[in-house]
Amino acid sequence: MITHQQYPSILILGRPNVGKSTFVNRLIGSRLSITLDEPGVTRDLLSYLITIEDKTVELIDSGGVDRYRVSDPFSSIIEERVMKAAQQVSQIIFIVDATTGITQPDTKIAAQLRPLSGKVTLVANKADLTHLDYLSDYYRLGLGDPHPVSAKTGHGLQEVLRLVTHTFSAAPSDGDPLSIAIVGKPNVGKSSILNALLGRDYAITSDIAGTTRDPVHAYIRIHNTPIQLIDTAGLKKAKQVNDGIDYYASRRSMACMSASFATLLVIDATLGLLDQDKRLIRHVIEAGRRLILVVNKLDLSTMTKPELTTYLTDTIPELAFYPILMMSATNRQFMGPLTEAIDSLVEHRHFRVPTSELNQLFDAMIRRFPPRSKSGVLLKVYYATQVGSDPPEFLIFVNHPDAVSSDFTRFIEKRLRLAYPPLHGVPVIIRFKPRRAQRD
Ligand SMILES: Nc1nc2c(ncn2[C@@H]2O[C@H](COP(=O)(O)OP(=O)(O)OP(=O)(O)O)[C@@H](O)[C@H]2O)c(=O)[nH]1
Ligand SMILES: [Mg+2]
Repeated sequence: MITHQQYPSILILGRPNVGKSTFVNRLIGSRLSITLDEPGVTRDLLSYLITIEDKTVELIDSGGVDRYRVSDPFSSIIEERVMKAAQQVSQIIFIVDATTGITQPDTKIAAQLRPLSGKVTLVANKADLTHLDYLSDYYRLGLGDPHPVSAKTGHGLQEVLRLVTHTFSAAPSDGDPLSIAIVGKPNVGKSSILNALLGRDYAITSDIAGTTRDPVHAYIRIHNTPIQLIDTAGLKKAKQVNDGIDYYASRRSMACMSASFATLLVIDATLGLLDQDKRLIRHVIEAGRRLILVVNKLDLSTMTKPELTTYLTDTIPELAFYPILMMSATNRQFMGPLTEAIDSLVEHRHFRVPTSELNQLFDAMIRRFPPRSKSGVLLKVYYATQVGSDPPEFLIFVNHPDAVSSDFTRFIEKRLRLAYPPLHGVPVIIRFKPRRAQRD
């Protein structure tokens, strides 16, 4: 059902200040610059899908992960992840600074890369600022020809890309992947869930709240549909946001959620639903995003699954319309139902009710449960049609839209959901429009 999506990949490596971010920025364009508008406090590898001459390529940026290495408690894990990625990617672009000559960190990185030299392209950046004869020094790194580029002006970049990607086969593009954002409070296990879904340690996890700072992207396929999973930084309560890192991290998490196809909202089974979770759930539903509620750390909960379900739907009744999955990410326990729930949302994403069928349903429904009149006006329902599918939107023509009560709207939503299980997990919009009776 869920398989790994392997795009050909390029890892961008280099010591601090060689211009990796400028290089990456130039390749990805301004489309994703929201992830780059904050100084480097990144811990995870950042990945982007880009198209180079009809080839879809995953560009993995290690820029930023090294700047805080000395003081960051995760420095050794970060270094380990970067080197692990180096083993796994298709190609590596190792960037040095053409203006400085070889430095100690360059030598250290080069030594680690030498066993992988077959897939390393050495790039000397800032070539616009120096004489190129200086470049011969870089042969000493033992990684072949240094290719002069200027990430700032773009000079030399195309040649390098052509060189790096010439062995990649041009896969027929199957469109932009659908994104699924994993959001929730800090420390609830979002990154652990991403890793459990991928079946490998990819995002950095720890019991320190605020471990993830930038959205972490990973790619899978569900029934041939490419999916981008995005693990986001934990959302802190407004009054706990006390610095720029938190502020930008939350802003990026919310942006990922708003742009996503579906949201996995994660809560901690031992903490239950806090006010912030309630606000987030309403936000996702109101934004018309598909929602799966993931109750993680089930292994630590003293409540049973049915008790938890009752508690959740008593607290937020609308949750009855959305999948609630209880699991234990670190034990990779109960993962099956989660993948099935994602699978179902993906499979039914274009779901539409044929108009004739919808009207048969409405006729039967109105005959059995005629709408109650409100303030003396008798409500008549004439005709219903589905006008949108993302999210599904139903337009219902009635004699007096003002006479529609919220109870009646809820009743219709419930009936639609009963009749059509593909609507489970999907917000449904119901609107009423006036229409005069023709034969009344
Ligand atoms: N017992 C138990 N521990 C878990 C489970 N899932 C995650 N944890 C632990 O909870 C801690 C936080 O996990 P993360 O995956 O880093 O949490 P996160 O939501 O990504 O946190 P931030 O990135 O800080 O927002 C780690 O110590 C995990 O090992 C679980 O199902 N059971
Ligand atoms: Mg995390």
